[in-house]
Amino acid sequence: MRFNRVKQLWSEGKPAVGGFLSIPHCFSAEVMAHTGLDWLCLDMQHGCIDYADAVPMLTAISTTSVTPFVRVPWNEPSIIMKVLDAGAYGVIVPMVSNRAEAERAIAACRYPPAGMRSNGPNRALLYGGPDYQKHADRETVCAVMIETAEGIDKMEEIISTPGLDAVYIGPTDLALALGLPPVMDNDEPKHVATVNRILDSCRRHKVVAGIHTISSKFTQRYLDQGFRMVMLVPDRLAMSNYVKAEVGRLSGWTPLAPARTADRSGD
Ligand code: 3PY
Ligand code: MG
Repeated sequence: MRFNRVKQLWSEGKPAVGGFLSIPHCFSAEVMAHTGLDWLCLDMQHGCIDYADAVPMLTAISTTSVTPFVRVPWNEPSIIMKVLDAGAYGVIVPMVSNRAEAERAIAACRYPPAGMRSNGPNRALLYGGPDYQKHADRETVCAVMIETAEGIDKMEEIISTPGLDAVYIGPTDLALALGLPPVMDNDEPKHVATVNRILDSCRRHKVVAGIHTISSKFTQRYLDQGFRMVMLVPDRLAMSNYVKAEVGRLSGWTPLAPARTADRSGD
């Protein structure tokens, strides 16, 4: 079976930096796969990606050695199994709040007797190789997100769940759970302290700690702290940030004002 390069990096104690994809197209996925990132995650929770979009995107990524992940819309075994069958080498499961939910996510990623994954790795056989089922449990990453109030309270029982590979922090949901505004790259002391507590617990339980950012500044900070799964940039921001910055550099021309909808104040 094709090995999971991100798991290999982790086993050597190294970090893996990735990107998120929310644009439902194989070409944008392929473009992002040629940027030097270690992993790309198709975001089926908040991105515009459905299953019929995801399959050609996974095919596009597999023209490179980038490791393909999918964030599933919810902790639901059928979609977890289906994206693994399509060749995802890791899943990120959102809003996991307790041990039972973590166990449910892990079981969906593992074949019996370790879990309850059903057999039928149609595209995964092509991507992974004919011995896919034999090694899939070892190569497939199960990452759960801690980003709810209950998940924060129960981080120890989640992070210590047997079979868990990684915990991935969603900074904006985490902020909402802490009663803060949903800011991604977040310097609020309460947010920083909670992120640090999750990182510390991951270290103690030998689980990879991951987190989402939208800047190299925060990516570097988290890498320096010891996070080993850090998201640098989503496709839509890569596109809009670049074009806005280039637009801002021009003189002698007035950029079109962004379209606005009327707000309550009517201005
Ligand atoms: C969050 O910020 O809550 C996320 O899930 C990032 O995608
Ligand atoms: Mg979230």
